[in-house]
Amino acid sequence: MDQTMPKTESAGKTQIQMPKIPWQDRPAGCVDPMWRYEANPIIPRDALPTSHGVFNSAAVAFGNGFAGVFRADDKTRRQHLHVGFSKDGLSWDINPEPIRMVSDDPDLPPHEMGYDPRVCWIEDRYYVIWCDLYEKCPTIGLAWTRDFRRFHQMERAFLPFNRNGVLFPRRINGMYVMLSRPSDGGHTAFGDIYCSRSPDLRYWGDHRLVMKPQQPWETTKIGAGPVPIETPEGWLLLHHGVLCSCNGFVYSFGAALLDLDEPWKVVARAKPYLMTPARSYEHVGDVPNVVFPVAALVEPHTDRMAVYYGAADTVVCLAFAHVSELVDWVKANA
Ligand code: BMA
Repeated sequence: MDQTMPKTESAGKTQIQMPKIPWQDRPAGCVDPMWRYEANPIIPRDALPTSHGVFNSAAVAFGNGFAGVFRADDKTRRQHLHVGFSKDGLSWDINPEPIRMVSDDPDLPPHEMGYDPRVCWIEDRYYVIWCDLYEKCPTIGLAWTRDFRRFHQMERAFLPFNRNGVLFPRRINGMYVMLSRPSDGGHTAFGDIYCSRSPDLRYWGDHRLVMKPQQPWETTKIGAGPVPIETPEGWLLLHHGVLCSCNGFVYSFGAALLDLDEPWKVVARAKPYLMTPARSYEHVGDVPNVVFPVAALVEPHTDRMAVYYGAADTVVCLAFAHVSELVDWVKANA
């Protein structure tokens, strides 16, 4: 295990300590439960010499700072995962070379392409989960790492077609738990969030429906966002939701609380969206009108939360909230 990683022991589980996360106070006059970083976007589309765009990317506490897995589409428009490091969570040093996975199993069909990664610390290592391809069809890729240098590719979690795989950050009643969104091979005009369980992160079952679209802003499809955040009132889940307008898809995001022991049961789900495209960098880009949340850093002692989201499939942005306020907002707006 990487000895540089600061850790605490609690109830037999090793947890990573959270360094000081990026933060900006709620602007005067703002009454929204979540607000944007003033200096968005934090990562421009041309952050790498080869990048067409850098967006939908995940950050996590690592060492005395942060590590990230970034989605960068190159100038042939292939999608790749890149690793990056940061001291403050704002300014990132991203490796221009895509991540190359290693595997001990010569039979494992190699990782083909990658997008929309999430990163999750469970027990003793980080897991990366992303939309991979298998024989050119999208499904859920999985890998683990301890140092963000060597990534060990695991078996894909599901058959095609599936996207938006998100792991819970601890076992629940002894089982690993994943949210996912069965899809098609294209731009998928449908989508519900399902929950699956596994004893070993290899064999998945106990599939349960969690939520379907309900409100107009999410009427076409929904998918899980960042790793769910454990609160006394349930798992706080941010999810994206898509409306199909006369001008194409509009990606917003909302919030819900899931039962702590049986996370396929929804405790409360806010009716209004939490954030919708409303700034020029969210309206204008490769895919207009997209806000796509992928990672959340939480500082438990301050109740602060920083959300990394992709904007317009072009850049990486940040938004902030107080976790307890968000929980209250979900309940008050359910
Ligand atoms: C989804 C994914 C996301 C993307 C979104 C909007 O299907 O491809 O990566 O942000 O569409 O284009």
